[in-house]
Amino acid sequence: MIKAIDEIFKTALSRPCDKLVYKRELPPNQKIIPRFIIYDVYDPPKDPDLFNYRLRVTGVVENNIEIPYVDLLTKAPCMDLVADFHCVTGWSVLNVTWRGVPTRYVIDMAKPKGNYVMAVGIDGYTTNLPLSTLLEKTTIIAYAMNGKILPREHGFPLRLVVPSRYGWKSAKYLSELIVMDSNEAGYWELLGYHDNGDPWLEERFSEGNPVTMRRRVRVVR
Ligand SMILES: Nc1nc2c(c(=O)[nH]1)N[C@H]1C(S)=C(S)[C@@H](COP(=O)(O)O)O[C@H]1N2
Ligand SMILES: [Mo]
Repeated sequence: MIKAIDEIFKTALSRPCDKLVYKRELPPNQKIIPRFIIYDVYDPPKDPDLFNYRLRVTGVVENNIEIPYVDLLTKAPCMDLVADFHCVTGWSVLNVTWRGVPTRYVIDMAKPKGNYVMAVGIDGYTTNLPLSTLLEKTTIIAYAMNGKILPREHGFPLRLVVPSRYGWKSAKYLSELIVMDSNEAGYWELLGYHDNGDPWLEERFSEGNPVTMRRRVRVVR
């Protein structure tokens, strides 16, 4: 019999995890704010069926991988990561604690044959990253934030967390990592955001006019 989801959450939050701190100076031209601003360019997804929710690694891989959400929370290696979060629009939130699975763990299982990855959310959001960025040990697939199961507005059930890049690379509602043999642009990258997005190099926008429109801000509570 499958355990009730509350039991699974309890196990996921209480089991011991490796700890990593990603601490760097504040990137240039960022302002510290106390709480995240919620962004959703698409409507946030309806509550998924957690017992059927899977993370997939597909594309140019030796093995197509599908890992059940429940297994990620209870069986996969886990990591507590403390990192600052930097949005390209200029705000930063310091010392966020995430709990999740090192991305490297799921990527290695798939045996990638290409050097680029598209991260895809169930809402339709996409963002592209070099494979090497997903293999960084501080890049994780988070299922908890600040000691609690990931809140809906922050990407429940799974979200990518990439502390070495601006926040738009941290795709919420993550469902799939597609390995590609050539680089393709995701949602914001197509609209002119920088391909790489390193906050310490201020890689905000690519050549030409910065595209800052089409932001939708959602206010919670
Ligand atoms: N699915 C999805 N993920 C997303 C976005 C989005 O619109 N949809 N926005 C990105 C941007 S620009 C930022 S700054 C962060 C914001 O995270 P938050 O909504 O948890 O505050 O999510 C990133 N991931
Ligand atoms: Mo952002």
